[in-house]
Amino acid sequence: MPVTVPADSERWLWDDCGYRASWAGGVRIEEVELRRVLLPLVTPFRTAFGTETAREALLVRVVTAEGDGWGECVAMSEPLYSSEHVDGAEDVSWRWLLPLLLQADGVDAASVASVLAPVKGHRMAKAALEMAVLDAQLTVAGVSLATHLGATRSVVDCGVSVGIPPSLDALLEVVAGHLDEGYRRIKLKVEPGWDVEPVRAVRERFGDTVMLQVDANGSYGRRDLARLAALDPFDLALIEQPFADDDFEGHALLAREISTPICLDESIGSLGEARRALDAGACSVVNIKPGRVGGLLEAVRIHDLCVARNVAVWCGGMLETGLGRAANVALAALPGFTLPGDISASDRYFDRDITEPFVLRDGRLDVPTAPGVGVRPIPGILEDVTKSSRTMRRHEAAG
Ligand code: OSB
Ligand code: MG
Repeated sequence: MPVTVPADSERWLWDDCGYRASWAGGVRIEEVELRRVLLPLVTPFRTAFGTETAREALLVRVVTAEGDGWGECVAMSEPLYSSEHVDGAEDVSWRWLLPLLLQADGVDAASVASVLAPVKGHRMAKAALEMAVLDAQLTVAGVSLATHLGATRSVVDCGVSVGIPPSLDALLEVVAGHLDEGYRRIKLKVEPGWDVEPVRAVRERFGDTVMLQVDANGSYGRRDLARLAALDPFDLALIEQPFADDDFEGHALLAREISTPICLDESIGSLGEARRALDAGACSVVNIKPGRVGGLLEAVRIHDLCVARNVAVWCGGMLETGLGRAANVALAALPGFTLPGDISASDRYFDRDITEPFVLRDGRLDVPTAPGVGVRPIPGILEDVTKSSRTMRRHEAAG
């Protein structure tokens, strides 16, 4: 079914959504809070790049005269998935990004990226600030994030990402549990030595109708062509990021050698990189994560590019709290997100989420409809998981 999206020129018109005049031309950010939280994970999550037992996250809150808004930075504890990590994100935010934002006049979500552009990179840190400004602005306007981004669905299909377990038996037990819970797609984390056997075991036990895919987090190289081709008989929906981030040529070569569709995650850091990957024939599916690409608005531009080129996209995940999850669910409701996302219910990650928990219903999550991101941290829970917090006010952000 062909999907249509608004042309770029139509997308960000303020008037379209009845924004309050007070936000027209943007506002001043009065203060920004950086808050570090730590949430234990219900089970350790092992990937080709390491094992996580808790989610350490950086939350940001922007305050304007009109109202406030929350954002979540998806940088992880260690710089192993990408070059960013949570201490670095907090440091660059405090020393560089907050001063830029607090000294700017007429800030709105659409201008955050250009206000922060003098600082190179640090896309996850920037994305968190853009999300917080979007949340503040849309909350004041009474418009949900999903509506603002152009969502066309009220529920999204959910998949689940299964870490590398201690044994094949443990894997089958975990997958059985997730299928019972209703997840519509299973993704197995793989690495050299944990690939063909787990995929075969899951196919043998659960059959061919389960939607199954794998994610290598860049752990293979060109020497592994035969190993990756050995996955072809298992009818995987895709293989995610087999090779290193910058190896577009390698992925293009692999795409010609194997029948499993190749999807890129780490390789796609921007709209330009998405275009180059598609032009190179490096992938036929794109994983979109707002944090990885510098924000929700860049994520929508990548979505639009992929729709125009008939390339399927799906929403990736970064073990987000309910805040980041709410934004991902809104994004995944756009028409081009035709594959289930790594968007799981709160209880797949945490005993207690910091927002009202997201609960799976028939393998899907409801898209929040309340203004802004649509959820807020619950104060008592937020206090319990907070490790530290600091706030910069406008007058303190001296140039
Ligand atoms: O590569 O998609 C990835 C989690 C953290 C960092 C990278 C990845 C992941 C996941 C989990 O696969 C997705 C989720 O459920 O949030
Ligand atoms: Mg991935």
